[in-house]
Amino acid sequence: MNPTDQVKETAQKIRSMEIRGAGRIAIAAAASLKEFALALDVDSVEEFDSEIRRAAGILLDTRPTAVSLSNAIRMVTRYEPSDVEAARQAIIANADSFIDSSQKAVERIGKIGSRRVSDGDTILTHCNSLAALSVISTAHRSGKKIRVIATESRPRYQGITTIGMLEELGIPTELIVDSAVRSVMNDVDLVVVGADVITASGSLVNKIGTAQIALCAHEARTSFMVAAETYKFSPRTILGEMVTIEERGAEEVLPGISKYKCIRVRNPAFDVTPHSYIDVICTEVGAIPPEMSYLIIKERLGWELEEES
Ligand code: RI2
Repeated sequence: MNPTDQVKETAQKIRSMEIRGAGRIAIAAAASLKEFALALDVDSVEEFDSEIRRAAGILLDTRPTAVSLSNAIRMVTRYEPSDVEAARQAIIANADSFIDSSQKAVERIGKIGSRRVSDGDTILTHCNSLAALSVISTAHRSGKKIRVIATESRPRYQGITTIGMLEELGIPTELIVDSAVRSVMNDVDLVVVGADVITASGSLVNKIGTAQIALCAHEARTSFMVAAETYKFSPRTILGEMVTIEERGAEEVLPGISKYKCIRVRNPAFDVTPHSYIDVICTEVGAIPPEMSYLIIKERLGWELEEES
């Protein structure tokens, strides 16, 4: 396959959500850039560099909210362009290292987060997050008897993917419609969700509905944990940028919408949970209060580089 077609195919899978989940899209983008670099047949390093930037642009253009995508692309495309072969090898090494560290981060988050789970706990989770599921599955494997309540997560029903994974793990699970969260919250000991973006102030951008769940948990005095790799933190928010919330197509919410003349469907894919509703963020470098997000960005992500772009 032509190198650009391969990148476009991956981009299309990310856009259509055939590949989804903030971590999974970052890994797919890194793998796609590696394939692209391997296949690139150019004469000069300048040409190589501009082709890599073009491919990165195609991948970046797919889902506007998830910072995992831009952080992954930035990490993979960080190299000194001396000659074509050196640049190619640097991209391959960066991509391999990103993918490996991303997978290890999920395991480590599971270990750290599961220490906050007690035997007998009922855990509520939303959407489908591998980081959140790592906390749940690690607690289960360590012998703690836990029960999970999973939301459907309309309109894309990622909750069905979640219950499929929990079924495989043999964890007793109840599926609820999103609007049943308040009705069950008094039975919940801990809410565990993933993250698409964590801002410099420690606020969380995650699947639509997360903010309502956090509000409910706050009101019911139920602990609220976010499970997130450090590459889900957004350097640009330190520079004052707001996170763009992706609005997806109306058909996802209401198939056949075109027959309505006066009706418009709103379909924001994410919402913002204030840091004051978050008890802890479990990352691969530790369980931190949301107020420490600035330090994670500064120390782990080299945020000053963002000024240049
Ligand atoms: P992991 C998902 O986004 C959900 O919002 C989920 O909480 C988040 O990514 C993190 O998932 P979407 O792609 O990276 O379903 O933890 O819109 O797997």
